[in-house]
Amino acid sequence: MSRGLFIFIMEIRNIAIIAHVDHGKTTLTDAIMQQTGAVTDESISMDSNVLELERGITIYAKNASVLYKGTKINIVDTPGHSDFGSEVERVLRSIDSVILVVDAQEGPMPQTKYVLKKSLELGHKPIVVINKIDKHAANPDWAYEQVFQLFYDLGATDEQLDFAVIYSISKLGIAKRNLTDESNNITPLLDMILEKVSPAKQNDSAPLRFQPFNLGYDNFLGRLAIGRIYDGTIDLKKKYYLKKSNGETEEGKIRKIFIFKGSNREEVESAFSGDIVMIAGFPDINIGETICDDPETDPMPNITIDEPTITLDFVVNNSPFSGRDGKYVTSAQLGERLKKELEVNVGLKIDFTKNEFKVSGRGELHIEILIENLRREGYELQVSAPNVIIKEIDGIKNEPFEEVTVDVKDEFSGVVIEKLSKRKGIMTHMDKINDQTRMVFEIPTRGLLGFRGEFISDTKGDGIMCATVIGFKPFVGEIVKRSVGSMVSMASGKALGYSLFNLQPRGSLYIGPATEVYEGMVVGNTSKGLDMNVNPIKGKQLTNMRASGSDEAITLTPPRNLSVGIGLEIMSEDEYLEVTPNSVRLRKKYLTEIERKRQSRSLKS
Ligand SMILES: Nc1nc2c(ncn2[C@@H]2O[C@H](COP(=O)(O)OP(=O)(O)OP(=O)(O)O)[C@@H](O)[C@H]2O)c(=O)[nH]1
Ligand SMILES: [Mg+2]
Repeated sequence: MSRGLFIFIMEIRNIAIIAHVDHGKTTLTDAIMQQTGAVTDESISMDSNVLELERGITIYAKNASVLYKGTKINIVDTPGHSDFGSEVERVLRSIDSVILVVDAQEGPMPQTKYVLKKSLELGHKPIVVINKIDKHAANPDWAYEQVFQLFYDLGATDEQLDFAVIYSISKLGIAKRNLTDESNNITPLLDMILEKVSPAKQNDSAPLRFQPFNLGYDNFLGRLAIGRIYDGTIDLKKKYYLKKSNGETEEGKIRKIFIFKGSNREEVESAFSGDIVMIAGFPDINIGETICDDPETDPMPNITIDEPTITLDFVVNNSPFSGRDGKYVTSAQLGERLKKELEVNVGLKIDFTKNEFKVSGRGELHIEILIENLRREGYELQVSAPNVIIKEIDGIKNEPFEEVTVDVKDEFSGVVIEKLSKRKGIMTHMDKINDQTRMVFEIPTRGLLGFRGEFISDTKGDGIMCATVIGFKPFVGEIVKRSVGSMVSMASGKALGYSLFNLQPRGSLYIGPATEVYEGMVVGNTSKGLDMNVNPIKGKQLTNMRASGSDEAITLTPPRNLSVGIGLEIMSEDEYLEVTPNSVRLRKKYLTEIERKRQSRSLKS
């Protein structure tokens, strides 16, 4: 298959947009799409998934393409949150250059470092975009210096150090080469891409090599593979060979080919070298494997996927309220759905050998998003408290470690240092940035679990904290955390305002009046470290002789409503988080006090 004598061979540039979370990747991609006419509706964003829109973050890497001055630019918008970092790494393997977006006020952050390090290692020459120069406290020159230093520290070559810079206000679709330039559009960046990014190699007559860097799923087509055609062409009529990562070769056909056009996919009959495309037809294809048209072709080097760092159990909902609002409530249905998830969620691992499915992922957000997706689809389930994965390396117990960067007002630095040190964090860097203190710690993931909520309240909601997994290191021993106990309901029924009013001085409540509770459900926490059995449904004793003034109206503090994220963070080992489409409840694994006592006795003996 050839492009045909009369088909104009269009140059292709393949780029990924990478950055720390929230630095403006998607906004920048959206601006490029709008200004090149790739999308005509301004309300269309690359963040299109419901959870992405709700949270304002990118969860899934997405492909798009635009046409600019006769060149096709394939763009991959990547997620900035560190839990999805391995997705970015895979993308980086398959493109020709990266746009590194950096917030002009925050400067480089942990994920900037992670994605830049990976890019430099792969030999990319990034174009740096200093974004958000309109922010009140923006300091583009300082941000540039910091980025330069980071390149240097990461061992950039001279060529890489000589990176191109663009200053931008993505929100307004404005980019410029120099801060003093006048500009009202994004074209300076697009021109820079044409100037600096090498065109994708096009050698259609070579034997085919297609390698996926991402997977998708379609109810009719099954597994979809998104990847790059390194050499040759793909069309629907030929026989193909899949070179699996285990060394086997499978024969098969390609049923559909899609190219990216704007943010949509367009079905085509054939696709050519240099392009990024999506194909259907190989139901077992995995990331990093190679499709060829000649079984003798050498496969592309494989792409490794980062190992999970945390694990927890997913079990069927067996609480007294199970089946009240879910469509799918059996263990078999949950298992089926989780198997389907493995089709696309590459960083996830699941052990199905027991009735409690052991789910392992890259971090709390990775798991939280999965649970949120399940409940939205109508599933009910319970999950146990997340634990870190301990690995034995050369006979030594190892655990995952993270690098945490914290930006806080100076007055809060003391409390953060104290708490992170207790959790076995070691400060590696401290700096003053604007009127804030920036501190960097290395800390076991174990020490960070459950810390976020404390950090938010310790810094009065004002601090920024972000963490990136840096690998497995020797286990550092027991970590003592601030312990709060649970208030456990000893009765079933509707909670009454009167009894909640009496309970609220003892801790903070997760429920309000009229919430239905069951025996063993956790209705709040106690500021004292121990669990406490409480009766939230007890009404006021009626007496014949009411003292005047004893009937004063009660005022209840608004409860701390549980979300999946908060639940995962605060729950203890002997609890389950019960998640249904309409509710998130915390409960003891053993619902009655007698069962709990029996259990703790048997654990002790
Ligand atoms: N002031 C200002 N805000 C901006 C600019 N660009 C983006 N933002 C805002 O920054 C926030 C984050 O932007 P996104 O584009 O979603 O960031 P992102 O890098 O894609 O984030 P993740 O994909 O979640 O990592 C949004 O509220 C944007 O409106 C800018 O140039 N100036
Ligand atoms: Mg984004």
